[in-house]
Amino acid sequence: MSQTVLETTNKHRSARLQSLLRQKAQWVRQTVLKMAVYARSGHVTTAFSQTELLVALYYGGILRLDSKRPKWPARDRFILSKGQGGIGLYPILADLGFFPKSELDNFAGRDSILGVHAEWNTPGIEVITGSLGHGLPIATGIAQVGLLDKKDWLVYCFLGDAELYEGSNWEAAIYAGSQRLSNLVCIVDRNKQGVLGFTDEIRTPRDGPRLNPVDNKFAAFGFDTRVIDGHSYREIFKAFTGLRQRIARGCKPLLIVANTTKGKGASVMENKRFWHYRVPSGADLEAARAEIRRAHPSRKRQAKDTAPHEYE
Ligand SMILES: Cc1ncc(C[n+]2csc(CCOP(=O)(O)OP(=O)(O)O)c2C)c(N)n1
Ligand SMILES: [Mg+2]
Repeated sequence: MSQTVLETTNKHRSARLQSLLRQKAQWVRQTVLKMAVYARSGHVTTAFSQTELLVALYYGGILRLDSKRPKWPARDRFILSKGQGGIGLYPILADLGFFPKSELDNFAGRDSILGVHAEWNTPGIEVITGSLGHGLPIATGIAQVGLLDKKDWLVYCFLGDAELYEGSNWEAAIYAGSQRLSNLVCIVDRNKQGVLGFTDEIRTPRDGPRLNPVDNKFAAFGFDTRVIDGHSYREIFKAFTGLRQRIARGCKPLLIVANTTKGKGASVMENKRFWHYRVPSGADLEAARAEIRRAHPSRKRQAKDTAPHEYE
C-alpha cells in the first residue's frame, strides 16, 4: 500500500481517486479487525463508522500534515475527540509514516504507544481523549490561539454524536460561536448510536434523549453548518473544500454533520446495539472479513488471510 498523500486537486471526484480511497478504506477496516482480534479489544464499529471520513481527510489532501514532523508548527490540528476511535486512526497514521506499522501489533498491549483511547504521546495524536466530551473545549482553546497568533492552520475536532451528551461541549460551542472561531471545523460522526442506545429512537431506557436537529443546535450557537453522507467521498470533499479561506474571510466556526452507519462495511455489526464494545469472532468474524474483502475487488492478496502482524 502506497504511503503517498494524495494531492488536493479537482481530480477528487475522479473514478481513479475514488477507487484509491476505497482501497484505503478497505485496508483500514481489515487492519482494524486484525488489531482488535489480536488484542481482543477495541471499538470496531466505532472505527468502521468513521473510516471514509478519516481516509478522505488524511489521504485526500484535506489535512495539512507532515508525518516526518508530527509537531510541525504549521500543521492542521486534528483532535479525535471520540478517543475510542483511535483503533481506526492508527493504521492510517502508520501507513503515512508517523510511526512504524509494526506498532500496530501491540495495539492496547503492555507499554504500547497505541492505547484503546487516543493518547498524546502517539506521533500524530494531538491530545489525550476517551474521557468523552472534552475534545471540543480543547480544540476551541487551540483555535483561539491560532487566531490570536494570525496563523492559517485549521483545527478539526472529530466528535461522536452520543458524545454530545457529555462533558463541556456546549459550553465550548457557545464560546466558539461567540468568538467567531473561523479556523475551527467540527465534524460529528452521526451514526445515531452510543454504547447500547440510539440517540433519536427512544425505545428502551438505554436510548438517550433526542439529539436532532444537531445542525440547528450548533447554528443557534453561532456555527455555519453542513450535513453530508459521511460514507460518500463526493459529499465529503464538497463539504471540506475551501475551508482555509474561511479564516481570512472571518467566517463563523463550521460544523459538519456526517451521517454514518455504526459498523459500516460489515452488515453483521451494522446499526445494532450489541457491538460497541465487542470484537467479532467465529461466523460473525468470517462474515465481516468476507464482506470487507469483497468491498474493493482490485485489492491484491485479498484471498490471503494474513497473520495479525502482517499489515501490508
Ligand atoms: C466521560 C465518559 N463517559 C462515558 C464513557 C463511556 N463511553 C465510551 S464510548 C461511549 C459512547 C460513545 O458514543 P459516540 O460518541 O456516539 O461514539 P461512536 O458511536 O462513534 O462510538 C461511551 C458512553 C466515556 N468514555 N467517557
Ligand atoms: Mg455514535
